[in-house]
Amino acid sequence: MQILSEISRTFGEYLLVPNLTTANCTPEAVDLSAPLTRHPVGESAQIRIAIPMVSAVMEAVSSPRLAIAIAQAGGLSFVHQNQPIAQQAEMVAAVKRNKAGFRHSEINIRPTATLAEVAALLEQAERDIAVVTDDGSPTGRFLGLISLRDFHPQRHDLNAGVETRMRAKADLVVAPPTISLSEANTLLWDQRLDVLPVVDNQGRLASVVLRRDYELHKRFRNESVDDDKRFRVGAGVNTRDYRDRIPALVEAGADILCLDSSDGYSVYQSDVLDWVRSTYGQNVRIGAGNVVDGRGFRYLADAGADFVKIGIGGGSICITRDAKGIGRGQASAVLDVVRERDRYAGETGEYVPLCSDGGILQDSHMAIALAFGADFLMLGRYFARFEESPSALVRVDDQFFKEYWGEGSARARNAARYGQASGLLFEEGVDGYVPYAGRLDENVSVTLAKIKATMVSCGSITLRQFHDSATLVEVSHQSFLQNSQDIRLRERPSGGRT
Ligand code: RVP
Repeated sequence: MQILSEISRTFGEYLLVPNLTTANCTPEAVDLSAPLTRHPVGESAQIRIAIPMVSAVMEAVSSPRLAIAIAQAGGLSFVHQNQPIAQQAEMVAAVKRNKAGFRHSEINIRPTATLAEVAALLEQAERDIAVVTDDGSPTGRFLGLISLRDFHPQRHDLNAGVETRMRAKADLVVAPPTISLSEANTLLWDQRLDVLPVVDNQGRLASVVLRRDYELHKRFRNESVDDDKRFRVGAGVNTRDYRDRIPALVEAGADILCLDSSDGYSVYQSDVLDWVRSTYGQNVRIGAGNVVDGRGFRYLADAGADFVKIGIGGGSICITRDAKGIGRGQASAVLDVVRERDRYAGETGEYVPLCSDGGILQDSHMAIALAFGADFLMLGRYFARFEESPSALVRVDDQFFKEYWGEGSARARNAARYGQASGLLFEEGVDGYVPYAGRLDENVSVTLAKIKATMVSCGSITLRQFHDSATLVEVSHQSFLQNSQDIRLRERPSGGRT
């Protein structure tokens, strides 16, 4: 038995101390891009993301819709593996059907459906426009568009057919599949369109170009896309059915895989990595984890992992530390693994990116995790709060929440992730709610602005500089108390004057 001399610490126990900010150190100059895959030191990784954020391998978080929204913002999603192989592969394929700028149409309806049906469809999908095709499919014969502005419950009979109120193809601007994205965007703006349907020469819908996507592109600039401009997406895998699951995910177009386990320091992960390398060489990229110390990192790096994920017990919905007594404060875990990653790079010339997974309770924790040396962050609670996450929106009194549950909860029953052989005998996660926060792009923009502002204060314009030069300080218990007192002072009693 040994007891580590270092106390187990979380991100909230540290603050960054500013360094000199020079004239070229501005938020516009900050580059938040990060490598996802191992690569020789000094070279570029095969897969990079423009923002250091990926979504958790969780049913409540990573759906195709969220995956597209994150890829548009420059990050990446990992579709969860606690579902039948065909279903997970279809989710991956659903993301890959979308090219940056050209979307596979998601909201489609038949012309014979009623106005009540299209109203319900739009409400459920939280959209305001649907595409009308002869069979209601995304590749059916294109007939027109119908939006909430085309009918009103008090003026129109909701039992009437969609065809009575849709704007028909003959009155719309449509484009051929040969159109380039810049030509399509010019049409959107010249013709004041919200949607440009792309239709092939048999009259079938190929894709849609949305004005909103153009605006997002201008805001984030660096979507995560593959060489064919299809959005990138990752997928979780486990150590049990990988021989069947991985080929299906590769076939569906997954850009990168991630072994999904609460404790990845195991021979089972090494076996999967061996199998992937002997089957696919370097053509399939796969991360492994989770680990909380340098030994776990080195084991998985030696076994060929493309990135290593850090974190046990720190997730907002996680009760592993209570249930099993294992884990480590996320800050201490990252610190230990980063030291080993840097040693490993010095010895082997190979840089293995690190993902800090879970336990980010505030945006400031992201900056601190990156300063500690994590290359990118995996976030569950953060993304679960957004409109695009797959879980239900619920209203309690005047407040809206999204459901959010752990993969180790009785609801998810993800036994493969928790290495429990005969089903989930005990829970390692909880089932709860998180406050609804609105659209992903709006929230991510604000978070990125905060991280950039922090980096500017610390005199850094790249994540590498930030890690190399960051100065951190531990906060005392007294500081915590003072901080919460400050918050009380800032709150104005209701009805008070400014
Ligand atoms: P958070 O972002 O703090 O919500 O944490 C998300 C992470 O928590 C996931 O990426 C995963 O590592 C972990 N997790 C997921 N389910 C559970 C559980 O049920 N214990 N933990």
